[in-house]
Amino acid sequence: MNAVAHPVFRLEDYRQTPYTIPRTELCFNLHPEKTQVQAKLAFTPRQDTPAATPLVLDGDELILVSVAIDGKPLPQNAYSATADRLEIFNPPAAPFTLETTTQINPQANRQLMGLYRSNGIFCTQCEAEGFRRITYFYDRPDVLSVYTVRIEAEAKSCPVLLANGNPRESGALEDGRHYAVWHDPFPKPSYLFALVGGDLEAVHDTFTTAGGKKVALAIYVEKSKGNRALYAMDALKRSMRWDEEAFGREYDLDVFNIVAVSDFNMGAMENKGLNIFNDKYVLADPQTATDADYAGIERVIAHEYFHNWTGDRITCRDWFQLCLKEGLTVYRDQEFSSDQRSRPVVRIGEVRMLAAAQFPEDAGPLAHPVRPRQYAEINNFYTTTIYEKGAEVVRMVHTLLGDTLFRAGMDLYFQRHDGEACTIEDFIACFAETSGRDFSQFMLWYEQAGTPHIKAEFDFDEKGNSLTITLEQSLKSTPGQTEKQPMVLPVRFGLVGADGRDMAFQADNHVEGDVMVLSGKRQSFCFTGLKSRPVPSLLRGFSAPVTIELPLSDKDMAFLARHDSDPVNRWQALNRLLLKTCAQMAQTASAPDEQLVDLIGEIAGDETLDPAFRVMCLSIPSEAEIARVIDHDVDPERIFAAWQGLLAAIAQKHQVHFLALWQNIDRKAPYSPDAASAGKRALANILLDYLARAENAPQRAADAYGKADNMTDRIAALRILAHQFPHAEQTKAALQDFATRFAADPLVMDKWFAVQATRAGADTLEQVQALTEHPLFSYDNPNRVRALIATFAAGSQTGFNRADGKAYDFLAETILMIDKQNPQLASRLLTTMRSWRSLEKNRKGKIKTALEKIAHADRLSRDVNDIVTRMLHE
Ligand code: B3K
Ligand code: ZN
Repeated sequence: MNAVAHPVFRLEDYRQTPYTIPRTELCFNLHPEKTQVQAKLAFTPRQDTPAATPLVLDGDELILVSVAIDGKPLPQNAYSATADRLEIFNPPAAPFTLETTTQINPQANRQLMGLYRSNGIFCTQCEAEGFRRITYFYDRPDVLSVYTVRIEAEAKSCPVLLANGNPRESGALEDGRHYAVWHDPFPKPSYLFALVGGDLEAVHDTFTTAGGKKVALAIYVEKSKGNRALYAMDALKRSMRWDEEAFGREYDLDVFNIVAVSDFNMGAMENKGLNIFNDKYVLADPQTATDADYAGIERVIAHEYFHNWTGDRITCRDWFQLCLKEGLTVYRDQEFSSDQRSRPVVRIGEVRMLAAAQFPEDAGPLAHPVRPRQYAEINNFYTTTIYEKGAEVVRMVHTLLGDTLFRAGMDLYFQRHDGEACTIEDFIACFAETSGRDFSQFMLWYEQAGTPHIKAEFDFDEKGNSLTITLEQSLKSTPGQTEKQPMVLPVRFGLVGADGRDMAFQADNHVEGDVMVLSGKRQSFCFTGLKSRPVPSLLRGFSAPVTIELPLSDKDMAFLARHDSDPVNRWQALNRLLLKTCAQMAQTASAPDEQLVDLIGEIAGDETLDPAFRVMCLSIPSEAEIARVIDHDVDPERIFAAWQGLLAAIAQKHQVHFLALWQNIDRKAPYSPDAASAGKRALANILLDYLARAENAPQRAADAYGKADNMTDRIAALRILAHQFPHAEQTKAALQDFATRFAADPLVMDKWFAVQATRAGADTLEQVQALTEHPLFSYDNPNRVRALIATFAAGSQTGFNRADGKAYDFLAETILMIDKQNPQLASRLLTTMRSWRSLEKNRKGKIKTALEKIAHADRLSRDVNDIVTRMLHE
């Protein structure tokens, strides 16, 4: 194992800082290689801070140019400064001002943390610990300060100068330079600091808040891309209105700015009043963005905007509380998307995402609680557990309390904690207080890692017309947690009668309306007054992030897939049957269940159903989902054969029917990204995929590619060609055409890389390796790396898991290379291997060798070292 020992941070070690920083004044003299940062920080000792307590500030790769206290330069023996730490040995006992000047090199900053340049634009990313790469500071979320920021830069290359808060003044300087001053009246932690300088184009708009305040909105993008930011602007205004209506939250500054940059480690960042975005989540027009891109933009714009209250006005006390802002804000963006689109379809998407990403995380070596108790590198905890499972926990609070009490709890949280750095306990206390409910056992959701499993038993008493549902919960051990306690599991349900309607019933007192609240290890719920034997539909709306085992026959399950009044459970019932048949096919090479194949055709043709819902039903579980159900000794080749076999069976059985459905979809209206139009396109495209399988010929997809007048249809046709007919002439021609049309647009070319990287087959590796040499590919840009390398590792199960292990070696080498400049990106790539232990013996051995190679490499970043150590831990 790598010899470098990294410190571990623990929740119980939390202590306040001895000093506070009520005011922060910064002056940036922007220069690509030599930016100087003057910081003037007002420090106040806390009441209980003993005199002469040393002041110890964080830094990272900083060069200290000067340091003074209360205007007097400090003698060398009064302090010590290294690149990552500044200590003032004996600071004044009364409030004092520390002035430092540091020098940094934005051009050389390829970690994309702190101040860096992206395509000539100066921008910042400070969460979680990037501010310390700008100046010495208490770089932790519980130190809130009011910032005033002056930026000076060359006027020609940086006409736009932005920072948090409201603009205060600006003007010309000598030597072709100019300046701008920004002031943010809301105290904030350093991770929310932001600055931008560059030659950008803006789209402007205004928003008048419910309280009548007029806010100037702007989205800044690279030159000539303004017309591609209009949808993002529309999504922003809808988000602002929605937060007023759904949560009573109004915007608070005079301006709200968004800047899109092309080099960004994640989706976007919620800096106060100045959100910085990966341009992937801003830029869209029908020719370059798919319906999924539009939905992603809407979601991320909303998410970052909603952080203004859940994250910025109320922030986290320490990074262990990350889910306080992330889980809650994901819950809020999910509710927004549900209100803007089809609620059940959005929910099914969330359930799929949890099953495909969060459940595997919970089941593997990287499992951690929604609130971890320790970390070696905080950037490794921006996970689907913190975000999506964190959102599920908030959703369960809503399920237990209902709309009114939930809203009352949120109102209390905003009122009581505005301007503070909080903990999960602060948040949950608000709901406990407004509802009078005891949340002590519920807190286990934040403490215990792993996905709870429920085993259900049904016992129907014909004579008494009563039903007893017994639920038993269990939770497997996870790294560092062997003992688990029973949790509070809200199980929303209905009892479906033979006519497909929910039956009326009387229930005992652990049933709250349509929710059984399971809190013991094993508990029975008794229902009386039933007219006949119902089919229980459990976990409606996916009311808890758990797996559930139901004593239902395939016939009952198919009944629910046809008749459940809850669309999420209709889909869920179908999905269970599909997973079961796929797993059986993979394990025994059996044929698919005929009745299930018929059922798929029935739902596909049910015009009373939302097209987007039918698409969810037609998209059979992914290979990764099937692998998760099989759980051990996973052979990706066999799973692929089963997956493909089921698709082929559906396609052949329904060829004529699907052709008629496909031809009947009315596609004459001009492109519009709304959910209803997107649903129709998605239905047409999935039917086209099945038709191509049935015909076993590329021509229909090639024609669709030629006729496509929007990116959704174009990329769908290209995917069919590249995945089903990789060697066909039509495929080569379409790939070539795409590359010619979009060569100047890196974001669009990412789709071209991804389509080729996600096809099945061992030789996909050679194709990916060849594509790394493509002039438009670059290891420096995170979007390119994700499009080609990460999608290959996650999306081509047979390619990545080829039996000779060569793809594992390729990924290991790539990770080590990227780690030298961008550790966050490298460690993200590494997590694609997290389910390695479930593979069959040969592959498991090979992937382990690749992981060990990473573990033994020299000079690993803390990020990669942390992940690889946890992945290999026995
Ligand atoms: N809060 C940021 C994520 C920062 C990630 C730092 N490694 C984006 C978001 O969740 O809104
Ligand atoms: Zn967030």
